[in-house]
Formats: sequence, C-alpha cells, structure tokens
Amino acid sequence: MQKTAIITGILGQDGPYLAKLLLEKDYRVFGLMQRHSAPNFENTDWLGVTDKIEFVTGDMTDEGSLLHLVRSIRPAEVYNLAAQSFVGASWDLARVTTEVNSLGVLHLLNALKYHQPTGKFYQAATSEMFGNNHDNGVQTETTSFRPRSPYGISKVYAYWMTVNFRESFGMHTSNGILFNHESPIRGKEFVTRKISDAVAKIKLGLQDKIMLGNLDAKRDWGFAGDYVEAMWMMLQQPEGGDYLVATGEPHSIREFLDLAFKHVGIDDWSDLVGIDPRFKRPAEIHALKGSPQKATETLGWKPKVSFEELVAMMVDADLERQRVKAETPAFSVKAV
Ligand code: NAP
Ligand code: F7E
Repeated sequence: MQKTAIITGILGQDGPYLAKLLLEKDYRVFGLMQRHSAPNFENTDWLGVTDKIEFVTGDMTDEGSLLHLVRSIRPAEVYNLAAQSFVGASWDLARVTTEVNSLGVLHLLNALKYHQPTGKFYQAATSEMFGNNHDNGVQTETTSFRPRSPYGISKVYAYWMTVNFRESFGMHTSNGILFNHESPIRGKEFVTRKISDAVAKIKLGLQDKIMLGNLDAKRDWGFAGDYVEAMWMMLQQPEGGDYLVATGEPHSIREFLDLAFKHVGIDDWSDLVGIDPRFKRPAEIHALKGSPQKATETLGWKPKVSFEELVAMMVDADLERQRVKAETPAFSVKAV
C-alpha cells in the first residue's frame, strides 16, 4: 500500500530534498506551508517536485490547523522541518522562535497522539543544542546540551518533548541531531549561500565585496541531499531513537571563502571580504564536529558529498543562476 507522509517546512531547504526522496520511494507527499499572499515555490521548482506535492495550508503556531491536518490525512510518517531556523535572528525574534520551534512541536505531537498514534514522527533537532560543549573535541548523542541562542534553547525543548512522547506514550518519535547542511537552495541569509551567491556575482562583476561577521567559527558542513536520507532511515527503524548526523569534518568560514573564491579562479580575496560587526552573534558557537558513528552503524548512513564538492556545487549553481538571469530577455510591456 502506498505510504503517506506529511512534511512541514516544505518550502524551505530540506523540505524539497526530502519530498524528492519520498516521491522517488513512491510516497504520497503532503507539504505543510504557511499562508502567504505570494508563496515562493523556487526551491520545490529547483528540484522539480512542485507538481507532485500536495500542498496544505497550516501553521505551527495554530494547534487547530495541525489537529485538522493529522486527522484528515492520518499519515504513516510526519517529518517536522518547519522552524524559525535562522540563529542570527533568534535573539530579536525569541518569542516567535519559541512559539514555532518549541510549542509548535508540542502541538504537532499532540495531534499525532490524538488522531494517529501509530504515525512515526521525525523532529529536526540540531547541533545548536550543544553550544560550545563537546567531549574531547567531538559532539556525540551523549554530549550534554548547553545552547547559546534562543534558537538552540527552543530546539532543546522540542528535543525533550519528542523523547517524552516516546517514553510516555510508546510513540515512534525520533530526533535527528543534524549538523549544518547546505545546498544550492540554502537560504541566502546563511553564511555558505551568502558566500556562494556573492562569489558568483563578484566573478561576474555584479558585486564589489562581501561583508561578513566572524570568519574563525568552524562548522561541520554536509550536503542537505545526503542528510534527508538519514531522516527517512530513522523512521524505518523498529523503534524511535535519537541520532546525530554530521560529517565529522569541521571547517572555518575562512576555508569556505578560500575554496569558493579559488573555484572561480580568485586566489587572493583579502580585499573582497570585509567585516561588519552587525553579522557577529551576541553569543557564538566556536566549533562543531559531530560523530555520526551511531547513524553509520545503526542506520547504515554515510555522507556522500565532500566539503570541496559542496562548495563547488553551490558556487556553480549561483553562477548558473546569474547566467540564466543575464540571458533572459527583459520583459517588455506593450501599450494597449
Ligand atoms: P528553512 O530553509 O529555514 O525552512 C524552514 C521552513 O519552515 C520554511 O519553509 C518556513 O516557511 C517554515 N516555517 C517557519 N515558520 C512556520 C510556521 N509558523 N508554520 C509553518 N511553517 C513554518 O530550514 P531548513 O534548513 O530547511 O531546515 C529544516 C529544519 O531542520 C528546521 O527545523 C531547522 O531548524 C532544522 N535544522 C536545519 C539545519 C541546517 O543546517 N539546515 C541543521 C539542523 C537542524 P516559509 O518558507 O514560509 O518561510
Ligand atoms: O552561520 C558565521 C556565524 O547562519 C554559520 C542553521 O541551519 O545550522 C545553521 O545555523 C557561522 C556562524 O548557520 C556570517 O557567526 C560569519 O558561526 O550559516 P549560519 P548556523 O548559525 O550555524 C544549524 C545547525 C541550525 O540548526 C540552524 O537552523 O557563520 N558567520 N559571518 C555568519 N553567518 C551568517 N549567517 N552571516 C554572516 O555574514
């Protein structure tokens, strides 16, 4: 029988990649999107899945919409990817961040408990929950949480609520503690895409310089297309669980910049990058390095795309976007 899944956050980065994966596995995919006067389907278009997803309107802050969603679809699997996911904005938007990322998850778990308790649930947890904590330089599933941002704090609540529904009601709920993962459809406010977009424009003479914050922070970056496979694998296990998904390879923003500029033939980028304190965080996470050992051993998951390939893929995609834009004739309106 065809399986049915709900993906929240369908128009973001991970939603379209996961939808593509599930559609290839012959799932019926419902995508929850917020009500927008002008919804942006650019990311689902990029992956060629817009016409295959059944879009439904709802909001993580509106419990009634989630009860209705689960009751009417009765999904086999729910992937909760919706979030106010930008760490940098979470200090100014602490309440919205909490309402969406913490209480929203409680609403969705309750909807499943009441209307589809056998449905399996995936929660998009994050390395931001660890803050600067590590065990001998590495984060694992047993490293304690010490979040450094309202975003990280909101995700810790959701993490424990997901564990609690498993332990209290025997539901199949899982946390994927995912480290940074990127792609050509990453939002432009995140540092990797901000860089790939700017490098493409600088190469083509469309931008002079890029302004950034802390270049010394290190992140464990992987490819979003690889990471959504781990999400699906978690829900195919006999029981729910908590898994860390990472590459185990940290790189600094400086290294990302260096590879991105070199990819377009610019070796010395020192005059092309400026520092603007507005892009620095009130509290920074200095370095992240996750061990995906449990995911590898239990799920059989491994990252496929290397850091170098990821940087090249993102810069190439932004160069191609600019090429297409330049070749598209300007729209002319005929007087009638
Ligand atoms: P994203 O691109 O920011 O997408 C998040 C989506 O959530 C957006 O489509 C957004 O809708 C939707 N959303 C926000 N508020 C909502 C609300 N009130 N009701 C319904 N939908 C709402 O994030 P992503 O990179 O795909 O990440 C997916 C999930 O993984 C997020 O929960 C994120 O926190 C988590 N995560 C991401 C990473 C990473 O490196 N990418 C790592 C660890 C965890 P609009 O499109 O309408 O704005
Ligand atoms: O910042 C530094 C910044 O915003 C990465 C989200 O998906 O991954 C993401 O959160 C680093 C930080 O991602 C700029 O200070 C320097 O150290 O790309 P980011 P993030 O904060 O790591 C985690 C796992 C999530 O869960 C989140 O949802 O880059 N940085 N200069 C900058 N960052 C930004 N955004 N802009 C700059 O100009």
